[in-house]
Amino acid sequence: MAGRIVDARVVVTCPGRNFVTLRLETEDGITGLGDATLNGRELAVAAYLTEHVVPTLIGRDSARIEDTWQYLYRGAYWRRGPVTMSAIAAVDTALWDIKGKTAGLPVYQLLGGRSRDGVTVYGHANGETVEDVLGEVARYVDLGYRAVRVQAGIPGLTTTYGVGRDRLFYEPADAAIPSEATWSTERYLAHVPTVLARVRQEFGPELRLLHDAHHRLTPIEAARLGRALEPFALTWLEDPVPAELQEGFRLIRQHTTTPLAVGEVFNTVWDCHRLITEQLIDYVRTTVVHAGGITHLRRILDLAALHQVRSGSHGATDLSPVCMAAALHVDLAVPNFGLQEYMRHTEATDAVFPHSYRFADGQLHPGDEPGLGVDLDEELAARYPYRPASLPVNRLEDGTMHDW
Ligand code: CS2
Ligand code: MG
Repeated sequence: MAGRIVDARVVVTCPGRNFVTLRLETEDGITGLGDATLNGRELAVAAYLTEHVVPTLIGRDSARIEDTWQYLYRGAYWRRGPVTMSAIAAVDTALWDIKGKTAGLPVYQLLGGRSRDGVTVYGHANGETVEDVLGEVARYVDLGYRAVRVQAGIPGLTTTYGVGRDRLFYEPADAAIPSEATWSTERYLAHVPTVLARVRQEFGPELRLLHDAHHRLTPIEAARLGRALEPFALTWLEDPVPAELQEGFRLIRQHTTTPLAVGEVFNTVWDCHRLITEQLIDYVRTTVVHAGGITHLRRILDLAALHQVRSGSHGATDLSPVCMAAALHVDLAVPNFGLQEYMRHTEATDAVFPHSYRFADGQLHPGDEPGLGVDLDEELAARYPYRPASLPVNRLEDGTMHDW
């Protein structure tokens, strides 16, 4: 029996980029970890946890995961939103870690056991030019990936989403005060189909290809892009439009069969219940860290399963290895798994968060250690102080604010 929570600590560290982690400890000395990282808003979640959540946890029965979730959600009054739900997610994830360790089982065994042999992942092939992209796709294929997201520079634009300075991992939060990027939908729509055409031509029909429009189109523009990409049989076109307007997806659906994936910025089932129940999307990208933890993500994926929608959880560099470990336990167990994003972390990050998940043959497996199979080296973490970093903003060529 794990017993009552006697200690709760929020650890902020920056091994190349900022991460926020909640560490819980029970009276029996069992510890649990939860990711609370929200890119560009890390200190908001750290403060929410420290000031408004941690004091309520001391003395609580660590076994009561559902009751704690309901206490933190219904008891917040000001419900939902990425800050609140990332804080709740961290507590929830840490409690599942503790429950697994107490039972001596990996968390996926507590979620019904494995439904598949491994978790198929996709990587990011980014390049300024089409030739750069082709080289990056080849590199991911050589690494064993079976699915690759393709992002390319746009002629006439100095920067664009998804094409960063690094390879293997991508960190867009590049300045304390948001840097400003310039965007042109017209240039983008004219170029992206030519990039995917070249990649499909070069790598054949087997390789699963994805593309992220990153919230930047209107529904009819997204419909136009989806139709233009149909010959290249994408696994998904991601975040075609800002998704507050869930009914806007009906228009996209009327014009294209390109599968749609949405949800990395969602934080409760209420953000996507219409998208799911009306089958307006094919993959839901909600995550353990930003959608209320394992407990709430399972609810979202159970609703999705009823409507033929599969999981496609976000897994960018700015979600910590604690979130990745938890995601893999959920991915392994749910019946409607689709694909897991896997942007690698730097060696410095992996040293701060030693973990048992391993990549092989295009898949990840969480390992079979009790709990989540991830740890936090607090001494090492302390050597990396928080560094202010914000996500960029986007303006059109005439200066109008747009979506980044
Ligand atoms: C992207 C992310 O991985 C993705 O699909 O949308 O890189 C996203 O831009 C970052 O996680 C934002 O912090
Ligand atoms: Mg995305």
